Amino acid sequence: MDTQCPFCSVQCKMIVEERSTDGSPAYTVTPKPNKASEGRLCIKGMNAYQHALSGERILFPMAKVDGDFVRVSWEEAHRLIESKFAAIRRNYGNDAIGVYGGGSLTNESAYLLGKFARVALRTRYIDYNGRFCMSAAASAGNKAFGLDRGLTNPLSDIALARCIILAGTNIAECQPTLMPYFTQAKENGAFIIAIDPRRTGTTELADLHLNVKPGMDAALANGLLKVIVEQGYTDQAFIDGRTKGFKQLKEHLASMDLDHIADITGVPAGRIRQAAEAFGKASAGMVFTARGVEQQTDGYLAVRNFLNLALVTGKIGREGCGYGAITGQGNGQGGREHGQKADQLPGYRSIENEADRAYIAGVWGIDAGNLPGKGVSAYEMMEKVHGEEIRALFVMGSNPVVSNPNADFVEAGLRKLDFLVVADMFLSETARMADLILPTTSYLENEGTLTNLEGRVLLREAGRQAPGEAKHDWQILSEIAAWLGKASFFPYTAAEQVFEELRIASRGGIADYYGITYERLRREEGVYWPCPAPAHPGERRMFEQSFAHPDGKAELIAVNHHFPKEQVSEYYPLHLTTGRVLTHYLTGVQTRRSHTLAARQFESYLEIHPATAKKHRIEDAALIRLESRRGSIVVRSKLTSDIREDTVFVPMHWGGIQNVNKVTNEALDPTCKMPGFKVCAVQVKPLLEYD
Ligand SMILES: Nc1nc2c(c(=O)[nH]1)N[C@H]1C(S)=C(S)[C@@H](COP(=O)(O)OP(=O)(O)OC[C@H]3O[C@@H](n4cnc5c(=O)[nH]c(N)nc54)[C@H](O)[C@@H]3O)O[C@H]1N2
Ligand SMILES: Nc1nc2c(c(=O)[nH]1)N[C@H]1C(S)=C(S)[C@@H](COP(=O)(O)OP(=O)(O)OC[C@H]3O[C@@H](n4cnc5c(=O)[nH]c(N)nc54)[C@H](O)[C@@H]3O)O[C@H]1N2
Ligand code: SF4
Ligand SMILES: [Mo]
Repeated sequence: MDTQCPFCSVQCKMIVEERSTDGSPAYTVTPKPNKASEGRLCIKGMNAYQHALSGERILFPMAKVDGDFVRVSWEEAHRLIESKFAAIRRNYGNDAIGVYGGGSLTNESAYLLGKFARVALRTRYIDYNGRFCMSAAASAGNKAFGLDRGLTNPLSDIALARCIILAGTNIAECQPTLMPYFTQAKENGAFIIAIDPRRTGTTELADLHLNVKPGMDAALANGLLKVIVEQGYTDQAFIDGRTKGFKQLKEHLASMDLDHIADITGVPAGRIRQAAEAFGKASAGMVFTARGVEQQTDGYLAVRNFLNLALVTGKIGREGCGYGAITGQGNGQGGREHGQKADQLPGYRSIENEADRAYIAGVWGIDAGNLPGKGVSAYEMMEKVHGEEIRALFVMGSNPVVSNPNADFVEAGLRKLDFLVVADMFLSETARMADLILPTTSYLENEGTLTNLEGRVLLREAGRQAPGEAKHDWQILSEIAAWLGKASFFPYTAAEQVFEELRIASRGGIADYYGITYERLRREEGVYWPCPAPAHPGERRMFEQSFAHPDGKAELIAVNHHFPKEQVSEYYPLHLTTGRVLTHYLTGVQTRRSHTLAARQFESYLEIHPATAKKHRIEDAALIRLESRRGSIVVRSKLTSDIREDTVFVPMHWGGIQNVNKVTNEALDPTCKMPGFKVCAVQVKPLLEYD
């Protein structure tokens, strides 16, 4: 089977071979050379076949009857959906049904989910898990550059950079097959700066590690900018010719005090100066951000400030220069372009723009007046579920009860729903709560396109038959739409047909896929967007001549730092930050079902500094109760001096009593509605107090 990893945004290609030796099947996984991973695979990709082939796959539709799941036929499932949706729409209106998608879905399914919500259900309420992932970087890119594509430059530019800033990104564990690009840069003499409250495999690579206080990146970037501007490390010709807003930024920076910045960020002024000098003086340089900077209630502004750094130094749009928001999920990039977002239509069009609405209505063959308006963000949808404004929820490709902040509140809301439908491969924590589960196909079975972190569209071939009665997501959506009387709008019999429509729907939009075809993807091993015509090569490096705003200029902005919404107190004296480990993926539904991966890390843990642990009478490997104003969990302690003394860390890959989102804060960034997953105030206590 010629395939592609179902996990992170690198989208490494591989070959999975099934052999039957002595009657029982054996599997060999071989990395396949391709442009992004260059023939590498990490441990998750190597072992992904284990979950796909697991005996825990859901094979039939299942409906909940008296608290238990019973097998039903697809026809019974469709009848149930039809009657429940009809009753809810009759009693409460179209907007009482919500749709919740995910960044693991192929472009075809993500596109169709958006069309399903707007055309088949005619609801305004659709959003997806990428809200928790890419929204801060996406809104910052859109505002600063006029366009959001994860990396503005191809990965091959990394080796040419002379200085690299890695802010809140743990590439070593989260995109491991990208590490050689950075080690290569380092071998070529690049100076690497990592910004992270913890020491990680990624900060180990760095020449300078700034272990910032959680949530203080915007302030730290102000410090870097101040030194760069005052020392004259700026590129004045670039600023004058290609940006606007420098005057206000310069005045703003002049009013700041570096010692104060050092004080509030926890990074000594000398180290801020050293970093600014290294980046400012470098002839070429790159800035990368990921969720450490972005999953904050000021995530949008924090990213804008890192974009300021690239812009004032003229380090974008040329070789060895650029910005990268390291995309998370396999299709985190494509998944945010084609309409599963509350305010978005395919091709990165806006649902609030009349011309965009008219264009898409034309492609879909509906009246633009029947296209619903803008909905709300993912967590705000959960608030509407809790408030019983949304009465039915259709989830495809997410496990929201584990991945939303303030998870106890979210769970209580989901329990109030009249009807919860979940399309998944497994009985996830959310699927367990469903009234109806629809079995879907895995990466080995489902053909489709995914867009990797570089903005390169890749075709994932499918080599295996769907197990049991599982169906592809695009098929599930088309069949339900037909039951709802909309068959003529969903006539697809192959993923490629959906892609052919997506090409037209995206044509002329920001994320233009019109020039891309399956045939071309097979031949060229992927094509970058924008690609407006079949003869267009696709754009590898963006912004070489101009930015995507109508005047061609990038926008600088003066950023005031904000302190995290929740401050530590006597009762909650520590910052909690959350994130990932190498062997597990997101809420762990898939990786916990792979025996090789599960064995490496079979439970969650709390990373805590030995000095802090001592203060709280916590020993190593002891069970700890971690508590915030919202909820509490139980995890095992892991004493390590890799973390700041004022901060603890818990990974996000477990549900139930180890679900760290029972503890996290639901406060949202006002611009992009990203929750502040990366900082809240907590207390820690040994589970068994012996005093
Ligand atoms: N192994 C693995 N790989 C994955 C995933 C996975 O679940 N597991 N998920 C994929 C997805 S969807 C995503 S979004 C990406 C995420 O990729 P990353 O964003 O790289 O991963 P995280 O571990 O969430 O956060 C990165 C780092 O931010 C640091 N951090 C925490 N708070 C702050 C802060 O206030 N400031 C700064 N500067 N840093 C801070 C954390 O200590 C952590 O080391 O990974 C993708 N790849
Ligand atoms: N505390 C904390 N919380 C976080 C984060 C954090 O850093 N800290 N990170 C956030 C981020 S960046 C993200 S991306 C979210 C992700 O969180 P979720 O959206 O919950 O993502 P997954 O755990 O991947 O859940 C995906 C579900 O869909 C199923 N699935 C996989 N592929 C497919 C498919 O092709 N079709 C269908 N129908 N189902 C499929 C899987 O089996 C799984 O049950 O979590 C967010 N939550
Ligand atoms: S998890 Fe990411 S780096 Fe690892 S094999 Fe999969 S796509 Fe590649
Ligand atoms: Mo993500």
